[in-house]
Amino acid sequence: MADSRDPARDQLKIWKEQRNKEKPDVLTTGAGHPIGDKLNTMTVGPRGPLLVQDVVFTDEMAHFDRERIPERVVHAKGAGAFGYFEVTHDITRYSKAKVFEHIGKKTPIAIRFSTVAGESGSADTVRDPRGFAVKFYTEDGNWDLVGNNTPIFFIRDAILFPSFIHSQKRNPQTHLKDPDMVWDFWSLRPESLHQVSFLFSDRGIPDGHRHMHGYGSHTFKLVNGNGEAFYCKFHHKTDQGIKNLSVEDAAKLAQEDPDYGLRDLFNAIATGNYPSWTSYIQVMTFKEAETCSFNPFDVTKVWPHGDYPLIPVGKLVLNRNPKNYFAEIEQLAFDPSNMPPGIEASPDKMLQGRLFSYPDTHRHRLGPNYLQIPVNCPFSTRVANYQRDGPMTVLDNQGGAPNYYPNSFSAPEQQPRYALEHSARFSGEARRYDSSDEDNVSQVRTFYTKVLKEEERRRLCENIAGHLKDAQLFIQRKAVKNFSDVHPEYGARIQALLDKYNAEKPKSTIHTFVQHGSHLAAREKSNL
Ligand code: HDD
Repeated sequence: MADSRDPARDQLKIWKEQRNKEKPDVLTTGAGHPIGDKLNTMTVGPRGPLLVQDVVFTDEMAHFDRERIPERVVHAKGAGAFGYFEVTHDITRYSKAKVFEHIGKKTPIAIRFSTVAGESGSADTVRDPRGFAVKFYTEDGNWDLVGNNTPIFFIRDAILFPSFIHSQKRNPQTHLKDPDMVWDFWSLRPESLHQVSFLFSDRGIPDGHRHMHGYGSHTFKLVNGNGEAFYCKFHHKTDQGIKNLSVEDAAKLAQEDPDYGLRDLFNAIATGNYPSWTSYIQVMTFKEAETCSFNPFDVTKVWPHGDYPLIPVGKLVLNRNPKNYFAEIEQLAFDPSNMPPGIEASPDKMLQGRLFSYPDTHRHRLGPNYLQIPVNCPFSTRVANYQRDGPMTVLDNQGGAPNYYPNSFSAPEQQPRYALEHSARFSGEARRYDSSDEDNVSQVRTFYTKVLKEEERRRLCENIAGHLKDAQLFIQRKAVKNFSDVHPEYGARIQALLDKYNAEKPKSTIHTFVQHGSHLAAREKSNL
């Protein structure tokens, strides 16, 4: 349990001490009018109805009625902080991005950590991937590396993302999490095996947000000052060391302190114990990509470190807590399409889909001018373009500058040599390519047999069976078949555990299911 006198719990006390003012502020309405009485509504007589002229009441209530904005459709629960990225190694031979300009260069950053499937109030210590989203405020505009604590993902084609997320969230009728939905989807899409195996391993429940690695996950493209391009992956290794929670401790914490990760991050920073990560890249030349034994743009695969060694780049350091959670973290909007010159997208199908999805969701969640919100604003540069107006235009709307292009009145200049994207050559028939069988098992087999130790394999199988047991039998069978395709022992161990669970299952479960099935059949018959 958290210390009862930690900085997070003492926030109000600390705020009062830091105010350093003799007199309190004057209490006002939203429009700044001083308020005479904020404790009693204005009524006709002590027991009479309220008056419309009570603007002290209506001003407050109308604002309260509009306090909530849509929570993120995924990654709703999170914690964030601010700091800097410092270059420690020169990688300018790979990228001209200003963020990597010279050793010692510091760029301000924001990071938001999150769970994926739970709502904004859900527990931090659940088994789920963790979001690890970094925003670099560079002089060439913001760079957002919106990754996870896993180097891989469940699917490789973005068109599956909404269905995948639906299967992890709530059942449309019961509004409950539904193991049938979860395992039905996973077992029908065996490309998920790698990420599922990672998720049910010990790393599936990190001990807070400071003790896990971060990954850009996708393959990106780096472009240097000579216009030469390379494919790359980004890694951030925790300097705090990897620490995970046992299933038992995680369940206990979910009950006692569901905001464990948020609190841990806030308190670490508030006490000057600044968390940091060492950043690396892996590089693959275009030639290597052509002959690579696996698809290097498939986000369900890692690039083996033996073939593509980690190259150190710099350090991420978090040294400032948000001053206000809603303003700075809830409104913090990451977007993988935020890439300054020197960093570009690869043809990874998932990354390509994300380039559209994130700015689209921000326009819905925060409004079309979300880039004017201070935490999203590219404050290390000056925006000069032809976008004007729209709801909540809070900056100067670019004053009297011409609002059309081209124009003859000192228009901002294009930067064709520096900012034009690297040209890439593709050819092929435009159609929908089925990528479901792009070797779903080889790397998972390596993970199971070589990366994990025997104890870890045992816990992995127990964790999977402990969850899969709640899915219907035919779904269990499909899932076990996939694990057996990875390695016969992997499937057999899970099946043995499931057999035990299934033997213990009360008969009444089956009874309810049959009743429900016959009810549906009756409905179909009567055409209702
Ligand atoms: Fe995503 C949020 C990470 C695939 C669509 N995603 C979101 C966040 C992280 C990731 C860290 C939270 C950002 C924050 O803290 O505000 N997502 C990933 C990774 C993926 C991935 C590492 C695969 C490698 N995501 C992915 C796909 C799509 C999305 C394929 C859609 C095509 N993700 C979203 C989203 C969210 C989001 C629906 C919800 C809130 C937001 O974007 O800002 O647009």
